[in-house]
Amino acid sequence: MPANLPPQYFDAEKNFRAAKTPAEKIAALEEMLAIMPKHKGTDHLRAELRSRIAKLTQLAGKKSGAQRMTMAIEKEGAAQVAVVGLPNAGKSQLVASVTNASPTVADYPCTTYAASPGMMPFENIQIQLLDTPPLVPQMIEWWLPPMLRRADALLMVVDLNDAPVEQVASAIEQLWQMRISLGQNENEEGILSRQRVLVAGNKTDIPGTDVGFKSLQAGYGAKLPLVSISARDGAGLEEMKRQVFQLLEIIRVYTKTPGQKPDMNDPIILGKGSTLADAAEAVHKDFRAKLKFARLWGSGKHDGTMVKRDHVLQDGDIIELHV
Ligand SMILES: Nc1nc2c(ncn2[C@@H]2O[C@H](COP(=O)(O)OP(=O)(O)OP(=O)(O)O)[C@@H](O)[C@H]2O)c(=O)[nH]1
Ligand SMILES: [Mg+2]
Repeated sequence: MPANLPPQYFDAEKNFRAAKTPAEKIAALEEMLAIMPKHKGTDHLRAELRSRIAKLTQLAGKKSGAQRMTMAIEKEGAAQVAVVGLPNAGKSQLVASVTNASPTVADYPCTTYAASPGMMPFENIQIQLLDTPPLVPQMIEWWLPPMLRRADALLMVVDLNDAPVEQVASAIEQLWQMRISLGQNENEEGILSRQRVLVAGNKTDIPGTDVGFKSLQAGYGAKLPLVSISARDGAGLEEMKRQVFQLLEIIRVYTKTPGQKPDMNDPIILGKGSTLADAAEAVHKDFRAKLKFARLWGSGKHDGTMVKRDHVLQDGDIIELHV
């Protein structure tokens, strides 16, 4: 068993053991696969999971492409953010506007019934967005709750033209049913995941929606981060991307070798508060132990200052590892 499997992996494994139908088993295995860190130490286990999925898929009969799309989606890029909200809020339009994907957008409710990914560029990184079905009980299939619990954050889209405060309340309630907390309730017993969320009030191109945004600020402004956007005409989308990045609490750290310039297009992504030792491990699993010191550019230090393993890194730092 490779070391350092995150706790969610063992939750997914429990789900696998509890699963009754092949479809449920496949979903649990795909979740395990998606959670598992990708490095040499997990190669073998990942191959094994893939072959079990392949066998179960045969057993379950031929799966159509659409059905396969509803299973867990592997994380790509710096982070995975699930776009959620009520029918017709503009989730698919938003994913179509800010990513390379083109999910179906339509004026009737419940257009989206499967989840699909798209990559959203932000400065020098890519953030994966997942378009998802609307948060109404009849559309919530068994695979959606684990997908939302496992995402790094949620982006909740609400239609500012259609009782936005009630939409947020209703979406929070549906998430609560999935045992996802946004930190709004005192008693969190039974909660499986505490998610961060950004609320995007959409359709500001429609006259009068400023009233809807003000009501949202009055109702939720003190509790949740809010941004106003028009997914259709692009207003507010750059600000929204910046807020998504902030929500994720990630930092970008660049590595360089002595005498050379760092590659500023290929940062290591780490959680806020990560240390030099964490960065070294992200470069190579042996480097945490082997690391002697690093030289650092950034963090308000003099260029090239020597720092030790417990030094807390900041977004934009450049490090030269000495092992
Ligand atoms: N005016 C305006 N209309 C928008 C905007 N974004 C989406 N819409 C419209 O709202 C309707 C629903 O958009 P979708 O993106 O399909 O909404 P959805 O949230 O994905 O809906 P479901 O998949 O049914 O949950 C469509 O008619 C869109 O054209 C916007 O920024 N401004
Ligand atoms: Mg949709």
